[in-house]
Amino acid sequence: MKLTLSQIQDQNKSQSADHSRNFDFLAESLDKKGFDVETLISKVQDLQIAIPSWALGTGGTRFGRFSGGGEPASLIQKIQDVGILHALNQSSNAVSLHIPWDIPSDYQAIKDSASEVGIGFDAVNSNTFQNQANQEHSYKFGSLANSETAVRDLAVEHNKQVIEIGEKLGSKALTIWLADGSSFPGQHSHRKALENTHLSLQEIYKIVPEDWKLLIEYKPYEPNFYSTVIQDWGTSFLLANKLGNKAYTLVDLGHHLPNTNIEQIVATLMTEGKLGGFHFNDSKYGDDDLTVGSIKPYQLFLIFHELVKGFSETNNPPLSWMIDASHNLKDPMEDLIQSVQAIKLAYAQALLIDSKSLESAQDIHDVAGAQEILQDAYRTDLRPLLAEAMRRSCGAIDPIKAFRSLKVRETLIKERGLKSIASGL
Ligand code: RM4
Ligand code: MN
Ligand code: MN
Repeated sequence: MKLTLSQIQDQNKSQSADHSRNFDFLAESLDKKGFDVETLISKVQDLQIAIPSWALGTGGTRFGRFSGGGEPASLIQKIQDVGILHALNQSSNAVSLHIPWDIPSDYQAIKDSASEVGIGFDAVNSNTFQNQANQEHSYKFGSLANSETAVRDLAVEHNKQVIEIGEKLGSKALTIWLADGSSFPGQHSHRKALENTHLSLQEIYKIVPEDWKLLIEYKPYEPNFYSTVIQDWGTSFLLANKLGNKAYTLVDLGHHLPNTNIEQIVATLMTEGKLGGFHFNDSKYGDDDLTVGSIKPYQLFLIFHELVKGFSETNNPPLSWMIDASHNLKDPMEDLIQSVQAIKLAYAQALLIDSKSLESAQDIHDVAGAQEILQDAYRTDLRPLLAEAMRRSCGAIDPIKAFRSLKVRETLIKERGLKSIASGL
């Protein structure tokens, strides 16, 4: 299935009168406050968030998986789904592949189907948290951190293959999430595990192309429950610093213990020029992989405040933006649309912060004044601005509504059947 511009414009027609009224009202009040509405719109239009290839099917928990039907059964179908999302919101122009879940068999066909729907290839992700069929050595007790050289070599080799796949597709980054750790005290040596990880990463780093980034995720626990080798931003940052200037830390919002101040982590990493990318999702307890903005939208706004400031005040390079969520209950495509909307809304709200007044309030320790400035931006309803940005980019005024009335899922079920299953977790 492919959505055409005229289908989307037809959808927009029925909403255009209401939308114009809402947008004009907002634009006038923003204008009165001194904002350049056109600049805001074009910034919001420019933000593109990559879709992970594993998020297009129904997710699950270790207790079960309730498939919704019409899932993409091949990489080409996954790319078609990203194409549909992009047609609707004009904000998801790339797909991030997970290897080995999505190893391309015919590179030209994959590239052709991507370019047909205006999609590029974002970071490639390696996977040494599962054994592959007929694998010579097991990752049960770790991969890059394993005490056995043969296992480490295998994991390094896998990462090298992932880079080669990415090069063929035009990706510019390798993301490593290392599940290695221990589930019981005494199981392994923390120091040796870290040293082995560093050595393995050095081997991978050697073949990372000069114009690529190596993005290192961190996560406090799961699947190991006592210790994780790269457990926090500090460990990721340490490794990235040791490796060199192609290596960066990647912040996955779900990879923090509850109440961690993620915006402060973002600020610190940007100060050091070492923030490389984002995996967006939301969480209440752990790596819950819920829809972005569904639990803590204010935190998301504060993170974007740091990002906006960081981009104008530091030399941090441009980021790799990606959603990393899992959809157990909702239609994955609707969930992804909601996530992208939430990200763009938080970004737009952060652009509204009067940074000069905020700085003055900070200088004179006007704590209440500073809060007023932040919350004035946060509490402005910018949804009409977001809708206008999408409309002008030839997307839908309301992508979820359009998804539903264009009967996207129903059509996909007709095309692919109720039982088609996507690869992934
Ligand atoms: C991990 C991590 C990785 C993702 C896997 C599926 O928790 O977030 O980024 O590739 O899940
Ligand atoms: Mn992640
Ligand atoms: Mn995760």
